[in-house]
Amino acid sequence: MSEPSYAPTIILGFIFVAAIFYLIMIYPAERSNLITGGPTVVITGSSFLPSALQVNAGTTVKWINQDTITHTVSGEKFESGSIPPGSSYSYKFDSPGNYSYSCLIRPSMHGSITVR
Ligand SMILES: [Cu+2]
Repeated sequence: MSEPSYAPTIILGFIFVAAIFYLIMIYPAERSNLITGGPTVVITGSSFLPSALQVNAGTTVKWINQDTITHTVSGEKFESGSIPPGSSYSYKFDSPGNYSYSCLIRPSMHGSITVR
């Protein structure tokens, strides 16, 4: 008598979890990239997605607040002010460097833009 195999169930479970992860964490950023045609950072679930982004000098980065509460994008060189849900903020990065930023409303929110 052989034991029943749970392998197919486990594999399906992994695929399911990966699909959910993609829908929540990656798809919003990819979709907004398609809409704007430029690099975007999506604000959702009180976090910046992606939290680290690399762009070439001269690139305009757009932050889109898809969260349910207001956030800010606040760095040394740029300050968005309040970004209500559904609104966005853009900043053009002209000089190479590493630009870290956070949210003044929720200082635990951090992100960085690396400009090459
Ligand atoms: Cu915030």
